[in-house]
Amino acid sequence: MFKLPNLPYAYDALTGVISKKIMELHHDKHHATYVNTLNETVKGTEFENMEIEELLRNIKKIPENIRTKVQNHGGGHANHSLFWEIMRTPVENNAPTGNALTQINKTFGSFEKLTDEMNTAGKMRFGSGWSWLVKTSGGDLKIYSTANQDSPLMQGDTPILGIDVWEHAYYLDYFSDRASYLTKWWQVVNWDEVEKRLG
Ligand code: MN3
Repeated sequence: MFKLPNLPYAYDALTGVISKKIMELHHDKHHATYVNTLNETVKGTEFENMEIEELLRNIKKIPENIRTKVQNHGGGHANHSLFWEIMRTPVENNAPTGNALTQINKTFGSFEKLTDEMNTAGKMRFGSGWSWLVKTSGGDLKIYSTANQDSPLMQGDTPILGIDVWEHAYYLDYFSDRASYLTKWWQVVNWDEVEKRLG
């Protein structure tokens, strides 16, 4: 059984960047539906007691008759579980420090280049999806976007930081202005959590 995690902060903790209303709907309705549908889909199979990361890393081994549902709802569960954890109360001029900054500078040249590249990946994603910073199995940092709820785990990468660019993530606050949402979103990044994941 997969379980909906609690938010690590109050629903109104991200106010100014993401409203309480969005957080309530996003967590209690969207994420809850991914978890419930995933549980219904894998009930009684050998997959119901797997860790979500293991399930998604082995997506190609899932029987074809349930694979698309596991991909969409399992991906949705993993992606949102990470998303809640890497956010916190907004801070102006929020930026990585220490080891996270060192790794970002080494791969992308600067923090500004990382945000530009991730925002571009998010803007270019047609329809629904995510913009990701991932670590490859070889230990390299990479930026790309995925469609729908596809997780980097499905292609063997480890997600470090992800931005939800589905309309449900921003529409009530930003309407169709995905670019403004992306620009503002960086204020809520919890760099301590990101640094832990970077290793
Ligand atoms: Mn979402």
